[in-house]
Amino acid sequence: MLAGSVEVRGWVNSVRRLGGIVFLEVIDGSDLQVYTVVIKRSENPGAWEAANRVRVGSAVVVKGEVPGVQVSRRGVEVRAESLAVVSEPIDVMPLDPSGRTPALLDNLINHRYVALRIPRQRAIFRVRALVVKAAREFLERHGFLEVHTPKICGAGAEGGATLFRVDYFGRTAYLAQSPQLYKQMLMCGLARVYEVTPYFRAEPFSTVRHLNESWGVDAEMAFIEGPEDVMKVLEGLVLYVFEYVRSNAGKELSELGLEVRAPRSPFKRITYDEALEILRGRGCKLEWGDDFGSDEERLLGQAMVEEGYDAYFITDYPWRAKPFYIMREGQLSRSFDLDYRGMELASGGQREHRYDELVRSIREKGLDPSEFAFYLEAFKYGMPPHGGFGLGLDRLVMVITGAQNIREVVLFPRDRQRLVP
Ligand code: AMO
Repeated sequence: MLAGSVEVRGWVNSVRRLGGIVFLEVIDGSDLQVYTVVIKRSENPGAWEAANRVRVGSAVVVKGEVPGVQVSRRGVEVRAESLAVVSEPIDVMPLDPSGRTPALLDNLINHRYVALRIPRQRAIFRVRALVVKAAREFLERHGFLEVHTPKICGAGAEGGATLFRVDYFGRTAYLAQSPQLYKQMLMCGLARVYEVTPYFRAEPFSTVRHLNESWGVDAEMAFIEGPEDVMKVLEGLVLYVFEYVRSNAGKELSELGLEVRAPRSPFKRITYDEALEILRGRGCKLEWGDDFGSDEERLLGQAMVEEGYDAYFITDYPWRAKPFYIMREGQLSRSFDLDYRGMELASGGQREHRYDELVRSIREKGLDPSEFAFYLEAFKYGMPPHGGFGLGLDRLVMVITGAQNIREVVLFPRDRQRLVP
């Protein structure tokens, strides 16, 4: 910050009165900067009067000078020439906006708009925005076109149990669990697409890694030879995001007290069968074909970390553990999950692009092909082999910011208990 005159429009995070001097800690919300506004009675009695009455939480406009020599240890020092209070709190502040008195997560969420005055909180959401920016940059450089598919849908792709039903002018509609069906249909005319999108899932459990409205970075690409083509893009994307945050979020990471290190690459690749063997070796009683739950994911994460891998792909899942759209190969499927230290970050694979096989898969999963007619239609006109992934954005941000609970990185989380704010 250069010396000279400034105007700071922001909020008072703390007030300290010391004889004839008032110190205000002010933030303007535009970045992580904290201003220490100094108002001396001897120099400016009018502004001092106003500052002496100002309350924590007020919105203020300060005009003043940034001196050439800074004496304040916290924030940029501003010698105020005038102070205008433009809005005052009309209730007790729900939390300490300076962040010195820690608040519980519930309270942070209930008053997120105030919590964002805490530099640490702003740092988290600034990192989140950078993650999305980096993902867009990477995918666009690799020829992916950003698309937007409907969120009110006539059919679900990810299983009936987690569909949210909506009354659509008397017909039943569903909130999109993922853009799966639409991004695949687009493979009939676009070679590579991506979408940054909400997922709506009526998942009945409350965990630190699930929400009922979460966000994903979804990609789909045509003319692939197999799932490895897709895994390479996903791996490149994750590495790019880590590197981008490491080199562009210096202030945010130091506010969070974090060092970001991209996971070792190439990411480890293990098959489902290999993973099952590791898990059985660690005492898990799993049948072949069972999907891995959170406990199994955690155990596998430990085993991978012991081998020096934070990020790893699990490939070749049994087809019975995967959705109908994944390409089948006997009992197995051309699928993968990407896990990071015991938490699933993404899943994807090669899709079934052959019309007849796809209809058969839908039936075998106990679904009715007629409900997917609009989707199947796109497979009649030269649908190429294709594949893609869905990367959990909230989970990726959790991993990068070291958050223990997904709710820490979502502004207004939606879970079973929470519909407001
Ligand atoms: P899947 O269901 O595995 O795959 O979802 C992809 C990724 O999205 C994240 N995710 C969630 N995050 C928080 N809360 C939730 N309730 C939640 N559900 C999913 C996870 C998960 O790995 N259509 C496929 C992807 C594809 O094949 O392209 C799909 O949705 O990080």
